Amino acid sequence: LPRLIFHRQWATSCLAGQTDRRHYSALPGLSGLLRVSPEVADAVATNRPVVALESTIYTHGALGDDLVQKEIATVRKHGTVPAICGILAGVPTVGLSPEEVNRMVHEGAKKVSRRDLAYLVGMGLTGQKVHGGTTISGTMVLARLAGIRVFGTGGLGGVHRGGQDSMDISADLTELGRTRVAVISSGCKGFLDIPRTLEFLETQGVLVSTFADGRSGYVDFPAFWARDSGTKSPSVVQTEAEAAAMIYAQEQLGIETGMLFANPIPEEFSIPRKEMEVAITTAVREADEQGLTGARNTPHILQRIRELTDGRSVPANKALVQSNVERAAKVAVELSKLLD
Ligand code: PSU
Ligand code: MN
Repeated sequence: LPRLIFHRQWATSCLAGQTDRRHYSALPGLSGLLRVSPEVADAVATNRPVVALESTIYTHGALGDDLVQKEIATVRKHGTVPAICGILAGVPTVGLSPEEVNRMVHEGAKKVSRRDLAYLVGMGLTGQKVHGGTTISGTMVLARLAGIRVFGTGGLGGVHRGGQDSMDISADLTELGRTRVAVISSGCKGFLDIPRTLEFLETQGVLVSTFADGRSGYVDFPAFWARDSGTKSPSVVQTEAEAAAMIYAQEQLGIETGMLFANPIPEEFSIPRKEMEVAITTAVREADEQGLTGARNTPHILQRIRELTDGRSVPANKALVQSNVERAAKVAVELSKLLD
């Protein structure tokens, strides 16, 4: 909390023109490094709703140039400010414009999780200006620094199948364990080991709650393209106001841990789990055989699944992102009411 108040002070002083670098945060230790757009800084300073968005989805998702505009329009429709996070030419930025995102996509960008942030930003300081599309973990770090509490995206990374041997566990999970940002996603990507992913999140102390929208009793934790995963969600939430109250409570309790709200893909776009499973099994086996490990694994598997489903996974992927961003916007609006 003290940090947040401090953050609001700098944001306010930025706005009052007390610094000549309006585009840059004046937070000690970050001075001149973290670039926050004036619109985002203003909204954070005045407790208006803001939704963080990741950039890996654009730089590595191949979901089309129009996705960024659509996400922004959805966020704005709810009176909420979009804050796309990423590294533009070595500069860590919160509040990238669509033009800046397109520049990153067309000039090429690295996939950036927590571990890669200082590498790219340090390179930037030495004049080597590389772009970075931030994953969920990388985006959470930047969003937290800028004082943003809600983040809408596609699907979380997790424990990969066979992860108990390969140790391939997404940095998204440890990030949720340590960084207080609420993530709204369609559960985790369906090619992962979902039971182990949920075990890992429990160990990390991360609330996992699935939007049930009136359903009661047994609710599955969703698996990206599919609404079901065969694994029960640890808890359910019925409304955006409930989710906002939990985010508020976490902050008031001073628990510096992230939260995961799972939003099942809209029914009409979902692809049944059994249908996806064939493509998933093949894609995961091929990646194994080709020795595709580390950060290259997830983008490759997503691309192969797209080919193996004759592109059917793409509209599903786009629809779920839109649905999550919309949900995140509504949560941010509810949270903003509590913060006033
Ligand atoms: N969407 C894509 N490709 C990706 C991702 C999303 O089309 O690579 C990302 C998300 O940004 C998520 C990350 O945070 O994959 C997890 O990657 P990994 O499994 O390497 O931790
Ligand atoms: Mn990995």
